[in-house]
Amino acid sequence: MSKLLVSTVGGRPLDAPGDARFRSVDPAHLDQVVAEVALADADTFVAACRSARRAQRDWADVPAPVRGRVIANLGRLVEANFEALAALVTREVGKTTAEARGEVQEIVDTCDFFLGEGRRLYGQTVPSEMPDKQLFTFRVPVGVAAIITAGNFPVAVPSWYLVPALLCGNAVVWKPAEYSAACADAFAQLIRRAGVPDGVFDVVFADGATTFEGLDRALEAGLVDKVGFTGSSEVGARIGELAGRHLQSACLELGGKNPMVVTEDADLDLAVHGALFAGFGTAGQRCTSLGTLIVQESVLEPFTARLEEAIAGARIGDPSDPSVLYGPLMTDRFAARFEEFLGWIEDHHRPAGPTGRISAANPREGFVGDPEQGLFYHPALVHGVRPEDKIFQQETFGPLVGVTSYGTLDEAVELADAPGYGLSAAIYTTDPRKAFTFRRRTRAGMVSVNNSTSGAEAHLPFGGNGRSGNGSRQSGVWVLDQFTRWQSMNWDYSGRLQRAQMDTLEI
Ligand code: UN1
Repeated sequence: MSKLLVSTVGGRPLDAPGDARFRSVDPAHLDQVVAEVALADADTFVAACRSARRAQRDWADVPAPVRGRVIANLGRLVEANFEALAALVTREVGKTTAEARGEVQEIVDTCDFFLGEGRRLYGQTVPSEMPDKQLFTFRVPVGVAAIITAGNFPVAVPSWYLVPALLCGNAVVWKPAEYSAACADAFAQLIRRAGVPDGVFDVVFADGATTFEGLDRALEAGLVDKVGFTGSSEVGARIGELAGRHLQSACLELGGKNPMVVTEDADLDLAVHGALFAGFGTAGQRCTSLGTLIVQESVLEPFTARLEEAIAGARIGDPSDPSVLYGPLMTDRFAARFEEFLGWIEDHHRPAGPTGRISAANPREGFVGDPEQGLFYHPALVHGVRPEDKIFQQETFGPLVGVTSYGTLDEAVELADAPGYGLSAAIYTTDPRKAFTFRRRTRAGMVSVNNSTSGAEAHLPFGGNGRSGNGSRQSGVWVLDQFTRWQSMNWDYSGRLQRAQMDTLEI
């Protein structure tokens, strides 16, 4: 029997975690339970926030370079447990070994970046209008951060919040996805071992409705100063609304319907590799996954023919087999939603090749493992999608890529932005003018030239616009603005009252 994962308050697991349970299962072997999770109630969420509020001041008093050392410890601990953590990611959410290892590497990269930031939490000295007076700015921690994350990146994306939030002197209550609870628990243990004091960091396992209730109450009681959320645009909008009611702006990293434009001068083989990885890697379950290929009409035929060939040759299945491109969908819930899109394709007679769940009755060449064991799906390349189509407009979070064509670059930009998201966009071209024009005109927060829509590096600003987010950015120095606020100070050492605007020197 797998162990019971329990929420913590003040760093201590709950003695009486209640009866509500969730079972996290291996999506490649549905009969294997990875973890049994005790789901907390809203009171627990509020209690964790209250305890965080109490502990945060002392943590903020720890000099930032010392907090940086805690982050350095964390990076080393993650490296020491690298393979075990990656294996758990594969087991619990079905990522291939290479992707799971990449995910763990992303935590190490994040720690590498922020360990030095503890020595660089710069403020400014600013000249005053008046003599014998000096102005300053300081970055101060926001206070308590409530972080709610999805399970498709069960440890890397949480690290984008947790590492800088803790480094900046905040206390954190983390609500990870239930279906990646074992990964969350393993990461949380490393965070504690790194030297984050009890109470400064808690993990609360809870379902969506409970989290909303707990968050609402904690905000109402003045116990939360920053909400961070990665997940769907629909839930993100509700979180943003909740935070807004309490005069806060949440850090929202939401969905994407990420386009890839292939121009007439593109290196088509390179574009095929990019599209295969961006569209079908991670079974399409990244917020940065490719949604729609927008191909210049003169190269539509040769490009799609080569891509179809590459898709047909891809191996799919058991994620621990190093030869596979992608493994299963993460949970029943995602699979059910994905099947709705597949149903739509069928109902609307869109040409897409073999689709649906891979099984003995619907087999696939190059399948690795036992198809009946997991949530495995065929890669679907859907030709002739139109802007009014549901699969053109909505994120599917599965191995499905639409294809459409364009004439002029202006049309390509219009199609790229039409779904109303604005996370990541790629263009394949050998013409710098087209690349820069596309970059300038698209609303996407992240633009790739001759590279995948997915796979952002951990020290660039990550985030989107429109339905992809509210303009907040994660990663690199930009995330410091999420977890600190500017405080100013003026110091008058003239020994007299100098009134701003009134006693300014006349020249
Ligand atoms: C996500 O899916 O929420 O850029 C984030 C990428 C990854 C992160 C994806 N580094 O694809």
